[in-house]
Amino acid sequence: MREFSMLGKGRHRMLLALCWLFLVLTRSGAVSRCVDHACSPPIGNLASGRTLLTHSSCCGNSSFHRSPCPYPTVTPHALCPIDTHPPAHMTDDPFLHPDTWWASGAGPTEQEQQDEIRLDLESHFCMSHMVLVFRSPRPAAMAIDRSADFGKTWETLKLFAHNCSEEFGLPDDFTQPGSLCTSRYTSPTPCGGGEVILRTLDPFSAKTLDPYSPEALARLTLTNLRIRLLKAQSCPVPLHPPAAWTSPTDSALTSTSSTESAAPYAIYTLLARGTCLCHGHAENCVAYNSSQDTRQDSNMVSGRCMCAHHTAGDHCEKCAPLYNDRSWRPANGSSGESNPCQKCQCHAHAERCHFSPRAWLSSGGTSGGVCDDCRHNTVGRRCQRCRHGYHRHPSLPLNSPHACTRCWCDPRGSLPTRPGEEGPWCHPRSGQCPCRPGVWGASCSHCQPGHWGFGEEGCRPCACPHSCDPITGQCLDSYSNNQVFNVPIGGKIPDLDHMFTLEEEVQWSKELAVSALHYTGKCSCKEKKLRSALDLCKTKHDYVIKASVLSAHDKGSHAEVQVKVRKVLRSGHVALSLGTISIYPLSWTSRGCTCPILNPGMEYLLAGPEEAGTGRLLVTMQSVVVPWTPRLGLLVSEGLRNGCT
Ligand SMILES: *[C@@H]1O[C@H](CO)[C@@H](O)[C@H](O)[C@H]1NC(C)=O
Ligand SMILES: *[C@@H]1O[C@H](CO)[C@@H](O)[C@H](O)[C@H]1NC(C)=O
Ligand SMILES: *[C@@H]1O[C@H](CO)[C@@H](O)[C@H](O)[C@H]1NC(C)=O
Ligand SMILES: *[C@@H]1O[C@H](CO)[C@@H](O)[C@H](O)[C@H]1NC(C)=O
Ligand SMILES: [Ca+2]
Repeated sequence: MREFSMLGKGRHRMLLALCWLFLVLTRSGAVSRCVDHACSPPIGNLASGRTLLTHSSCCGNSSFHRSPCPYPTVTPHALCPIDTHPPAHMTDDPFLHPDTWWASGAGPTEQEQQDEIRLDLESHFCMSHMVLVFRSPRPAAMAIDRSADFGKTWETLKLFAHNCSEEFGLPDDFTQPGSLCTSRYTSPTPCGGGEVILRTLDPFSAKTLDPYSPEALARLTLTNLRIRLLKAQSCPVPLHPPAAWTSPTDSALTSTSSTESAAPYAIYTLLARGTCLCHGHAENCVAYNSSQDTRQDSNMVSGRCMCAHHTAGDHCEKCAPLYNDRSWRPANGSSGESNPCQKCQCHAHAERCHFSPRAWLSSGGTSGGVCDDCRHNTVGRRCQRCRHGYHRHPSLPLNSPHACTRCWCDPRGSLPTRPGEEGPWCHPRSGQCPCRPGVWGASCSHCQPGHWGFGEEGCRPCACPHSCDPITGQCLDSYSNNQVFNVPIGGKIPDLDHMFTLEEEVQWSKELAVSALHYTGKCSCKEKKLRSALDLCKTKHDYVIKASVLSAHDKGSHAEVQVKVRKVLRSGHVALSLGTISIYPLSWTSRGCTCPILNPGMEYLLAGPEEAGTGRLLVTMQSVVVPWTPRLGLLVSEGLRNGCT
């Protein structure tokens, strides 16, 4: 014990130094050890501050074999003789109280010689090693067990016996390394102060094994610890302790009660070195059931981790709610990698996400998070799309709570919602509503140019040489109201809404503006109606494209219409690609105008034949020329894919 005391003084000085260092570090705002690194809470004595249960101590009665003694809390203390050497004396500070010990109440006969010390923890902890300092001679046979399931099942960590084969039928680990039984620490001498040491990991594993690996945890984790004292032995030399061990209190106690020195087992100190189980993701632990995240001041090793690395749970055994983009991993104790949990990209519309192995695989192993309960009318794995009936606000960022705004479709100008659909539907990106024929605008709120009579049936085409009054349909005889637009040839067509700002209207030169709009007097175009995709299939059109009309040119003998191809749905011998091309309306030469009508600035679904030899794309009276709508596009591409092959 003198060694112990000297060590004690040294340790006190060291503790003081550490406390000072700690103060300095906290004052200067030192960063946590967990930053970008595996970290672990401080190691302490798991038994400190906890109640040790023993079989014999409740009333100083050896009741081990007959009926297990009720735990001390249950037994009315009035019935028991005053326990001068309670189990708590094993866990008091060995430096402050070097001469306190627990005395077993086990009886002297062989039958009654068994006792048990049990430490029940409220959660899972890691124990690296255990030290018992005996006041009595060490037991001739002893077992140390642990449970990792709160006492349901037990596993023996080590057996101690003078003669392993005789006591337990097992080889001695002296002769057979790795055996469960050992004859170490079983000698009756020294008669006082003898130690029993148990290492949970063998020295080799302790050096090489990653302490957060599953293999290490399988051996280090416990919820309960049990020391079974199975066989006592007496001191070969006279019973009283050696002079070195005698202190004033010690001799005072022994002299006052002679029975205590007769106790088969007496233990000064039980040290279960360990820490709370945090998988390398915490450097502090708090009381298991404490609601506040306050650090405990006592020496007690608490069981609930204060998790770093975006982990969560009492043991940092899972990722925090919004950090499931990768699956959870323990930190790597060998390399120091913290293996943090990764945040899901939910564009500020969700508070939690879950990990999907399928999403992980399909992303090539970079991201597997799927946002849960997207708010603000968003949907999608990353809450990146607007839900049905909502569209992206054009000027707000995606992570704005108002990024998705309700579709507003004019009920008069839009196609009716299908049964079962709630509210109007519009394109989730552009906000374009599905319009009735002849109706334009993102919300289908006005007539297309050259149309009139906005109402339940859409808008009707003007039957005029120039244009007509959009409300009455009365012909207007000047170009002044004409909806002809300045579309830069070959350039990008601006958004529809901007195209119809009347202030910036610029007249086209007559040469350019040869659309049927100007010559409708000669053209009584009987437009072919497209009722379904089947109509498209019946006539074997060589080409089917989505194109916007840029300009039309009078070439004397024929007309040439420049279009910008937006989408190629089908092509024949002539390979088509996106970009500006010319198409040739046949009806120009025979009738003096383009028919069907091809208005510059409009987007059409165009289908027609190719001219053999020249490879020109022709527009005939059999051609399909229909203003493009997203719904029509969907219909046609599906029709072409499924129906006509
Ligand atoms: C001690 O045990 C015996 C039998 O095991 C029992 O009769 C006796 O009442 C016990 N004494 C106390 C104080 O519990
Ligand atoms: C252990 O006990 C067995 C049987 O009692 C005996 O044969 C053996 O020699 C003993 N071993 C030691 C090392 O004492
Ligand atoms: C925490 O547990 C201890 C006993 O383990 C109990 O005394 C205490 O009241 C509990 N505190 C809370 C907040 O539940
Ligand atoms: C931990 O790090 C070591 C050394 O870098 C490496 O060999 C080992 O595979 C890592 N463990 C895991 C589970 O990734
Ligand atoms: Ca003690």
